[in-house]
Amino acid sequence: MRFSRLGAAAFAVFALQASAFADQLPEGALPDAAISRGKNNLKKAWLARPTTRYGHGILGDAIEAGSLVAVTSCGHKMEFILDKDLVFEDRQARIVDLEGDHYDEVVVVESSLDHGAALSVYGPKGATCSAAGGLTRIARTPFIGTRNRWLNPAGIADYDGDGIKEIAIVVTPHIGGTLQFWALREGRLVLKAKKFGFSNHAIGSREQGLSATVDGAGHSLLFLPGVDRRSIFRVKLTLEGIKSHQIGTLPSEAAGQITAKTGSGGKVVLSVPTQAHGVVELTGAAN
Ligand SMILES: [Ca+2]
Ligand SMILES: [Ca+2]
Repeated sequence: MRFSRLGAAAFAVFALQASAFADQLPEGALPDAAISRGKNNLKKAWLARPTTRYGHGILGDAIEAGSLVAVTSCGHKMEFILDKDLVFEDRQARIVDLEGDHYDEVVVVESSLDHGAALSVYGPKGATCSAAGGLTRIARTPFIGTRNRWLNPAGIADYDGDGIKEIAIVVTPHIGGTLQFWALREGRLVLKAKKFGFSNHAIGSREQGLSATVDGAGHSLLFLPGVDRRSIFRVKLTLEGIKSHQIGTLPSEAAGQITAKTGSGGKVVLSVPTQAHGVVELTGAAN
């Protein structure tokens, strides 16, 4: 993942798709894996042990990952190997410190061959630098419940300003997606809010980054497409739930990594690669 700070307002843009392809993939990695890098007790993480045992093929091929590999800050490697009825249906194991305790967690989509996808959080167990305890699954949301149903992460940031990061996901982005915000609280993933009407992935595409997060004053904003992937919404997480506002409509479907920067008057300027009209810019309020 990549955080970049733009302008005096210190807007941070969170991009789920790391600039990972500059890295040579380690032996045994998922062929289209993106390597994630951490700043605390984890140096990097990636998905490995390619397997065809699921056969869903939502992310461009039917090859998913059978394990998660992480390297500690002092260079020790750990691997969590899934049971045979599970795969990581994702391209990236996102390293992030969810609660701000300076210990990294790893966020990844994990799918059951029978019950579809869930969101999982992993982390090192025991001594964080030696890797002696290996990796453990800290928490997992319920599976969607049906085989071949998937979810796509949309951003990880403190969206409601309470000091703890939320994980935004779109559940079933191809058949009418529901945006959900989850937070890790005392070792459990807790659903904070949900709202129907979003899509951040086109079926069969390797691109998972059809969203952008902007870190504003005290809370972060999420920008992502509606179900048609042409309408673009600004989303706030509040105590009253999810508030969404359409900031514009694209001439064709969003098809690539959405990025955000600060424009004139403190507005947010989104750059959205589209299916047939190149990169289109949309402007939205930053509050
Ligand atoms: Ca943490
Ligand atoms: Ca929060």
